[in-house]
Amino acid sequence: MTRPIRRLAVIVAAALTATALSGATAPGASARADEGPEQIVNGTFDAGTAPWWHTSNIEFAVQDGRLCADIPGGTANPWDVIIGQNDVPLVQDETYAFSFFAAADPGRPVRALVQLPQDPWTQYAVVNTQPAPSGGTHSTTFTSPVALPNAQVVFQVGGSAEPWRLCLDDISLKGGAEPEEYEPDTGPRVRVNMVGYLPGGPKNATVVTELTTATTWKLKNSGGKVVASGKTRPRGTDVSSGQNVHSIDFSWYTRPGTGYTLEADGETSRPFDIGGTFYQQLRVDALKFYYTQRSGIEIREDLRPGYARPAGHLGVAPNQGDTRVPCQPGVCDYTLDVRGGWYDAGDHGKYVVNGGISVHQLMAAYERGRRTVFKDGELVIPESGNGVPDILDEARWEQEFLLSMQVPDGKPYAGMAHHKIHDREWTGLPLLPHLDPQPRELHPPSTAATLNLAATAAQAARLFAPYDKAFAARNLTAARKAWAAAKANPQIYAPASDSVGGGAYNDDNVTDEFYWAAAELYLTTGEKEFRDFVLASPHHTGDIWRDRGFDWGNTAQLGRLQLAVVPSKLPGRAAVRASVLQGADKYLATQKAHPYGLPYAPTGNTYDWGSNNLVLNNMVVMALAHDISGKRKYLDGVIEGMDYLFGRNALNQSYVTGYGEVASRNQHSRWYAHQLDASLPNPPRGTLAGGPNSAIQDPLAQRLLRGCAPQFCYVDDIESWSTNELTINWNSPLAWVSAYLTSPRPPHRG
Ligand code: 9MR
Repeated sequence: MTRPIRRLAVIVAAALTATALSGATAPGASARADEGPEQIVNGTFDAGTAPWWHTSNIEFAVQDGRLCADIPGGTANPWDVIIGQNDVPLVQDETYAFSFFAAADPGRPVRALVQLPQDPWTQYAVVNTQPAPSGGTHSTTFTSPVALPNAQVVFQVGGSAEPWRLCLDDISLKGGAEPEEYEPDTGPRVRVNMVGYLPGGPKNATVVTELTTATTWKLKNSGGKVVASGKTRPRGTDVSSGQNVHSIDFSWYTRPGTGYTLEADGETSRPFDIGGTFYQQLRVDALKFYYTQRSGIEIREDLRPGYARPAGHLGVAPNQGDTRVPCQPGVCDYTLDVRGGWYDAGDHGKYVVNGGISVHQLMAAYERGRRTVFKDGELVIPESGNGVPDILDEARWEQEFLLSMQVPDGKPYAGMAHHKIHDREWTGLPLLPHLDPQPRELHPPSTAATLNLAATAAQAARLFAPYDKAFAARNLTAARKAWAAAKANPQIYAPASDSVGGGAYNDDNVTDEFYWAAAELYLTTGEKEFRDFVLASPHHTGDIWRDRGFDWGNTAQLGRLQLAVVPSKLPGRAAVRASVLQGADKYLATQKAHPYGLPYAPTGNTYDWGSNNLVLNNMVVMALAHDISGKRKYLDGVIEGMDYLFGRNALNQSYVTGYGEVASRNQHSRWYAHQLDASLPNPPRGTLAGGPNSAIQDPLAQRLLRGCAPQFCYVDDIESWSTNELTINWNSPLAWVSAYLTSPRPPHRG
């Protein structure tokens, strides 16, 4: 199996003359350094705040394109409050130009340093200044006396008796060596679905070429015989990749086989199959992913060879939870037993909002396919053989956790759900769950989490009723309580700033969560209160089909889709069903216009964090439009969408571990950390990578991918947490769509 090769070209900048090197402020030196390569990552804050850090006595945020922070009064020394960036490379005897913009209100001293990152903190450049409220640019040049891969650039801003506000921008250190240049190995220029095409489905490919007129393509079987040929369709420059491309449509060729290749413009694609069974396997693998994400239970070697590990977060040292978890200081006076559930992603956090959409999509897959598609025993989990389809057992593992996050009766905000529980501080990689030593904390309740609980508990009440009446009843009670608590506290938002030790999952518009929860409660109970709420919600009739798709923070679509497909007596249900076709038509049009067949073309041509998940969620809309209408074009849209995830893309790689000759395998995770520790495994087969993310928030991506066209904003490296993580809410649409593709005719409901 070939693996993508990373090519790092380190080009050392042309040596400066002896004269230029002789003095830090030599006029020639300054001019030359100014023209040198930029060593600071994200000094303009166009990509958020990463990789900048701050001391724990402040917060910072980007405001009007600048990095701003409130600096507390009453500290003694400049270094008591710091904003900095690490891992800045210095080349010995090279001359650098260091500059930045700063505004201080009121004016207070700022000490900007380029220094050794440890004792004795040797300073190579010092700028002492007192910026004005209106701000100004400060600069110096210096020649580095050392070669250092990890100098620090820091702004020491402590020592003021009074509080003040600082804003920084355009922080720049120019000179030295050219930064690493990363060029991914994208293999042959003919891009295909490396896993396979369904015999009766659409079959499309994309060719990267300089040709501007149609050229011949040939399809060869494994024996090298040409079995079909035709002409490519020139598509011009694709904005998502910056490439000139042609597309190939060989849908009419239907003979099953392995080892086909496509040739065009002198290039031969990677081999692929025409066959019909791999979605059965993907459905199972994408769902098996959840057992190995489980918290609070040992992962058994006999069930997952190569993935065994002790139970995480059961209070066994060095773990400190999750059996009696207190709140963050001042948030509550009780502890909760919140063991269990799934770890969210590559971290050890557990978040109600994201757990909500994930467990919902698993239950929705079951709700569509029922026992015709989903069997007991198929996922090889501890509950296999209990007479309940494994997908429901897996969903219950998470749902029990969500229920446990509800604020107990008699306490302030009773009935709401805590937004999340995670480590007090961020931990490093690798770190197996049972070895995490951090204290765990409950974060304040939020309306969004409460409504996620209401929605999933209402859905669980419906689906578990035939299997476990008591569990179904417990869910319905919790859902009603959560609904009432959310109505009483409709605007308690999780803040963006709460991102130390875990993700924020911030959301300051929960009208969509209200709509989704009301929809689930209505579908379960048929009650007037929920029906009236749904009918009055702006999300019931508004255009909710965002080009960016739906996700954990945009859940109106979940409510609309459920109301469209789960049988009910909802007045005007036909219009709700018709609206799903409108959404699907929009995504189909996007796909048709896209030379890589992607049903995702966000306005602004910027890909979101977890773009692969958004691609899949747009495909869910098309799939349900097919269920509703029976129109083949929607099914074809879903099938073609999978081509992108399986290799018909600018990077010529599959984003699902174990699927395709070249596939993501180093997703960011503290325990599937094979890339950092060879004794640990890679993620299991069927794990989706988040995928291209234009904002490249992590330092590795920022160093390698600066200026990337959207499809190139991805690297299969464990350190790239903003492009290459794995999560429970990204595998859930993968499981949903692959289950759909094994059973594109809805077995139940009309
Ligand atoms: O998936 C989340 C994405 O939509 C957000 O933009 C991003 C920043 O808030 O956070 C992502 O979620 C991460 C979470 O905060 C912590 N666990 C890992 C998640 C996936 O990267």
